[in-house]
Amino acid sequence: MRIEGISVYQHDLVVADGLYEMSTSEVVALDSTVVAVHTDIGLVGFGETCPLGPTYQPQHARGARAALAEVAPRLLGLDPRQPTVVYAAMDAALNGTAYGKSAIDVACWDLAGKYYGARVADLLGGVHQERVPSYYGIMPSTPNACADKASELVAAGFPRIQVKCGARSLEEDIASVRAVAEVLPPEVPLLADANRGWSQREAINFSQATRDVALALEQPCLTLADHYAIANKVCHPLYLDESADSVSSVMDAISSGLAQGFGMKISRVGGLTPMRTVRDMAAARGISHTVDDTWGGDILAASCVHMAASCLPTQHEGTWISEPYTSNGYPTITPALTNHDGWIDLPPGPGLGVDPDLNQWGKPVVEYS
Ligand code: 0XW
Ligand code: MG
Repeated sequence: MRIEGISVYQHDLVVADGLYEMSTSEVVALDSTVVAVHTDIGLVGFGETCPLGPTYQPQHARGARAALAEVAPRLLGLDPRQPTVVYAAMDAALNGTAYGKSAIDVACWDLAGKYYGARVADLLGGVHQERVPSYYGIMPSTPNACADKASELVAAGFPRIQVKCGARSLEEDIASVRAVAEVLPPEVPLLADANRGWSQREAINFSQATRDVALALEQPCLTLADHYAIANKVCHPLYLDESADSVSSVMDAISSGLAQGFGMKISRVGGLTPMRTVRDMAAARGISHTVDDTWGGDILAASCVHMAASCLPTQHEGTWISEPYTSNGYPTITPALTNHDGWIDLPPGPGLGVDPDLNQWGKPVVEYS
């Protein structure tokens, strides 16, 4: 099987209720890029990349499409069943911009699955869980409103809760996280995610003020250096998210003992191929993590669920998908990936098990052949 052409599509995913708010950004619609990788035997594989606006990370939608313009022409003729060979060709064409390469990498795994008649999760090593736990990020509001939302989510079955911090005063963050902790059963993990919005002093003060609360701090500060500086002064486990931006940075954070967990985004490390390495490194040190992406529709959600299903349940803490937060998906032939009471079923495959309805997508924004 050889790659014959790559079509790139664009779709805006609109945020339900109008606004998704974090300390670092507010977004109302997400510009998603879908690639269709066409082969000489007629199979088509799909991948997607969808940065969470231009300020969540140093990634943006048009940057992804610019990266695809650099790498796509160099992939024609390659065998997509060999994702590491395709990856080497992408790296030879472009330094970095892993989030753009990620869409191609996922499409190659989709194609391999379709070729072999296997689910992507089977190809990633095997399925430990046919249903994966999800989690929900509660946006900043009053302590009572956050606690009410948490109660509603737990009653609905969500097995993990994250509270977005850093977008209001530290006192309000402390009060909201305390209010949520009071309504959570002890088995439901709680994360305080500042999305790099706290200074070192604020992160230390928050942690010391909530030292009696069982929670983990997720990406409290801006840089890796900030996290090294606060590591011995905070009272809670430290999870990296935005700073876990490559296999190499994850390796450093694990081997130095800095991180006790990760909020992992597949596209940030460059796709399923590098994420497989992250999964295995984390497992080797008993480190748990999520398997998410920054936003995206069913293709990205499916890639997360396949990877999550291939993780040990003790290692995989949850998979966030955008479906509860998005008011319009994009047209697919397959049933939409849905969060059922806080859990997500592994799509049956083959490949990712998600096929966009290209007849309804209009013309590609660009084609490489
Ligand atoms: C809650 N998330 C998984 C969704 C958004 O992409 C941000 C992210 C996070 O944890 O930062
Ligand atoms: Mg996070």
